[in-house]
Amino acid sequence: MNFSLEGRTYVVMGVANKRSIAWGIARSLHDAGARLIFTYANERFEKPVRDLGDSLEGQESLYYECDVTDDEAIKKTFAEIKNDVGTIHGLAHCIAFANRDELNGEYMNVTRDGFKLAHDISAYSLTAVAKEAYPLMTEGGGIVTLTYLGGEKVVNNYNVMGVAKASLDASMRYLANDLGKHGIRVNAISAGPIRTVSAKGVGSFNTILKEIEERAPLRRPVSQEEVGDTAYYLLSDLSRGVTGEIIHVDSGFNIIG
Ligand code: N5H
Repeated sequence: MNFSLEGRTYVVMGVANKRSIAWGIARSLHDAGARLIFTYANERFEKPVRDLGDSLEGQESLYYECDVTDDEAIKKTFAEIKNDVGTIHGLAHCIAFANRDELNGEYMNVTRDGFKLAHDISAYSLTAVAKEAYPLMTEGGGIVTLTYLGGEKVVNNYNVMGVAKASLDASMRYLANDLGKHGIRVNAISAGPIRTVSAKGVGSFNTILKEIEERAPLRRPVSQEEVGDTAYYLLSDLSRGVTGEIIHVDSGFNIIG
């Protein structure tokens, strides 16, 4: 069995900057020999994503804009990818959004619009993207998404994002069932807290990190690289019997009561 990703092409969605988990995933896939395609939400992220992608040695990355709230935009992106590269072997979905002022205080205060927005971008987008991406996975493939413990248990302040992650987790399982017959596996990584742009401005972040250092079995936070290597495992043939699974890359924190 060959676990190199040489000759394979993967789409990475959701790089914002060098701290992004998506960037950790991109580097692990690159190190394993994969060709990379990056998508970014709008022109604001184009330059940072291109600069990062172009810094990978020996990689001729491709870049596409893809606004996941727009079905026509998703269709167009994957039609362009099909036209430019043909077959892809997998995709990493690293996209989420909720209104900042609803990631605080009581969950109950979420608005109907805020609930819809968080679910649209953080949960529905996986399904919308999978639907357009799977026809390009003509040799089988893998889809990986990023989830968080707050979708399984109540985590203070995670609020509507927790409800959206629960929906994302269930979507991942239904997609795994739909796509298994095409040789496509769908899994999620539940990462421990990492200081990314998502975590920026979150008041409780330091308290949460401290709790990881005190109570998680490994007594330390996890890194983008550790999540990246698990994505590599899930997108390679190493995990060929695994689908519909959530793997916690969280120093074991989720097992502690
Ligand atoms: C329990 C916690 C801390 C409290 C909750 C944080 C939730 C963060 C996730 C969402 C996705 C962050 C978010 O949407 C921020 C936006 O309102 C504002 N930011 C932006 O618009 C920037 C510019 C763009 C690039 O960011 C996004 N997301 O589009 C959870 C933490 C311990 C762990 C954590 C941080 C989890 C997670 O889901 O990211």
